[in-house]
Amino acid sequence: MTHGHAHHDTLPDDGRPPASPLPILVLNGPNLNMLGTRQPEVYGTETLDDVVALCRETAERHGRTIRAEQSNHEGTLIDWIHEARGTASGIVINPGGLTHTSVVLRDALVVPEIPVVEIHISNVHAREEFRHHSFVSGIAVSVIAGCGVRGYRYAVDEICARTS
Ligand code: DHK
Repeated sequence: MTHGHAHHDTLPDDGRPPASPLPILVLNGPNLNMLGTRQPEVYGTETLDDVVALCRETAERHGRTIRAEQSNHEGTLIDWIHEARGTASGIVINPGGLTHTSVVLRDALVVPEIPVVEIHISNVHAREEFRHHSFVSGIAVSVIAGCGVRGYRYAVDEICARTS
């Protein structure tokens, strides 16, 4: 979705730098504030701060910026997703356990009309049956699982590739 400024690309060069794409919204859901401490054998030892730094560095390599948020509250995540409409170019989301439960999160993610990449640190398909279904995957452009926190880098790369 170009939100009405695509025609700038066709204007004659007036010496101003081209408008850069909107920030990428990086969202982490419930319990991801505990990264590094919670089940390190499943989620690794890197912290949420490390994840945000990785996302920021990745975006910067593409000349892009991120906005990163984490909440343990479904409604807070939904509010941020609604605010992404017209203010973000894409969404990278690890919805945590809401992946497997939340119709309302899925419904919110289509509101901004921008690409959504779903990322899980662990390989959810190799874990308990209840983690095999995702309400989000059906509206995501890409799904990444089982790459550890490196998956966030791949997710940001993917949004950049799709929204440069
Ligand atoms: C994180 C969680 O908190 C779990 O509820 C998901 C996901 C898996 C992850 O691998 O990042 O089932």
